[in-house]
Amino acid sequence: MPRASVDESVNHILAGVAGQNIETVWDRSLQQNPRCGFGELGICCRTCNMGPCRIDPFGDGARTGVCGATAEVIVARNFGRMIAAGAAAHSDHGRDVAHALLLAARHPESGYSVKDVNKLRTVARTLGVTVDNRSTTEIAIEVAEKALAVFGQQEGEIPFIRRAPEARQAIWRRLNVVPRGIDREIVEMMHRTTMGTDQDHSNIMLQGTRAALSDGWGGSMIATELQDILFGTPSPIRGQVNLGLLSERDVNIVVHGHEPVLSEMLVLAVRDQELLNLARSKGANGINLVGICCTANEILLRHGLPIAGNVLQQELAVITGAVEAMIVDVQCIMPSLPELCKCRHTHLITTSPKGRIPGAIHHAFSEENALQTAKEIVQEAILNFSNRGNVDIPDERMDLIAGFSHEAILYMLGGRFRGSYLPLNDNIINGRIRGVAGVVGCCNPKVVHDQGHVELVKELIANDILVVQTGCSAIACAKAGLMVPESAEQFAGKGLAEVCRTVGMPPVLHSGSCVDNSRILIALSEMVRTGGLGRDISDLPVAGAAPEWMSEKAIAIGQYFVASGVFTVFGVGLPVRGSQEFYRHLSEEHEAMLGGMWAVEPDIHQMATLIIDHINKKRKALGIDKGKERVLFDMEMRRDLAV
Ligand code: NFS
Ligand code: SF4
Repeated sequence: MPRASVDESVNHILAGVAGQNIETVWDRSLQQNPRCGFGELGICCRTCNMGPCRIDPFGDGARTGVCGATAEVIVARNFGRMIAAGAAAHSDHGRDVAHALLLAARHPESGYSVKDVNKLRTVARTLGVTVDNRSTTEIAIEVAEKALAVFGQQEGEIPFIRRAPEARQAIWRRLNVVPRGIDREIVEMMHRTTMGTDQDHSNIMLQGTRAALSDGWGGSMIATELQDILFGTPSPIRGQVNLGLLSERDVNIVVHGHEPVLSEMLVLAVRDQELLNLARSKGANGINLVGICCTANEILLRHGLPIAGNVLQQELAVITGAVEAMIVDVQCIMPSLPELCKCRHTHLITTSPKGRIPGAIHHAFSEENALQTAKEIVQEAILNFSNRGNVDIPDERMDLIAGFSHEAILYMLGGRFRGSYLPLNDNIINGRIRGVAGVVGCCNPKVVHDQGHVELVKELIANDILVVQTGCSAIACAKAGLMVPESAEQFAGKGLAEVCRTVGMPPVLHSGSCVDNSRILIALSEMVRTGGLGRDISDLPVAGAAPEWMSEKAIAIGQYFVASGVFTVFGVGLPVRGSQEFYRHLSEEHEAMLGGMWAVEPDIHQMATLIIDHINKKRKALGIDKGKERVLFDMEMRRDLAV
């Protein structure tokens, strides 16, 4: 098998199970080769039962589906449905958070409470909720109700749209793509892409844009903002990352999935004295709660708890034999886990009515009985400690600093009293910082695990581009040691390193989970508002990338970044290439309409080049390009960079 990962913890575990009857995502990925070419190009359709249909990409077979749908229509419909699914996932998460906020306000005995009153007041103002002379409880109830109403809103505009720069809002209004309500846009996307409705790929994508915006400036933003209200707005915090943080002597509980509504209660439960005593009575030192995927990012950002790994490490955590319980809620949870858990003592515990897995133990978790359920789950994990067999925990771990919410970035750069993006904008204008890139998204076994993230980010910071990260991409770069301040001296260009040294921050900022990409939208809007860098997000020297994406959620994110005016490049291919016309629509035509565009580039060095060139182009347009030569990477430098 080719090298699976640049992370030695992964290679260590895979080498350990070689020859055993234990299958991982890498084995199954190889079994799928060769991949279906029609699927990769996006030109197969299962929308109705006259099909399935497929278009011959070479043009000498079928040119249309049975109904007459062309490659353009089929590709656009498939892409639109990916956006709808991704937006649905983020938004349904946001809805659960809004529900938890309502519960916190109405029933403090639930265990939830308002942690960040300042943020509550800020969000209240954006939602048009009166704050003066009202109690926190009253404000919280109305904020939660208003947020919940945004999902079912039928007319008008979703409220957070107003946080975007004026010029951006004007573009959206002109194109008639301002979301009216979150659920409405997702439903309409599904309707339009059913058999025989919208048959114009660019019209389908107008709705794709509207559905995506209802995620980025709607569901995801509600999730992030209300989570901050409930659990605290992140600020820089030290943490550690990788599988080496599983403990030989503690009860290990891995929480995996997405919603902090669950993980925050587990954080409380593992600190319960009775449960700690129980763990000790079973011969353990204590209870070690670690995270995988976005849930990991959430508990790291707010509590400094360890991250065991990103999405491709979920199976490996079980294989170590050191995990007493893996507790999951929704999204990115591999259906392969129950089989693996059979080979070890690990209990797989599902908690959400939306995400059941045959072979797992289900502990129904509802916000109402949250803390009680969390304690029961922790108890179950403790009682499983005595069933532990041999363990093989790789010795890989890394320090990091995380917690760069938009508020924390303001504070870092501007100081407590004049928190502002002015210093960032100044440093961009004077050229110390060339620009800003958001590097986000998943991992994918089709490419060497983590390599794209790490190599891209290293090349960007070497070129003085400040990198902001979320999701599994953030975990990848944290593991590679890029999220400690010292990495600035080692990897960043001179200008960026100087800024990092002055402020005491790493050149790569961890901003949270994937719903927290909404933090990046707010930060970009604030950069515009601060002045000196144009009138719109599309004027800023910024870019986005998802080098190893796999989830439909990444497509929704990509589309809302593009629609917000950001040049966005994806690796590992995009299932739209079966229609060159549609690809041109996503790139050139989107740029003309929206000021942002999609690009696809599997080669990581080329991807970095595209981003740097784009940022240089924007600097030139702003007239701030003087004295900023690109660092050209020769072969030797690229070899040094290789991880
Ligand atoms: Ni984002 Fe988070 Fe990871 Fe991809 Fe999955 S965990 S919501 S989708 S795989 S980055
Ligand atoms: Fe085939 Fe058209 Fe039905 Fe799709 S909608 S399966 S292209 S007949």
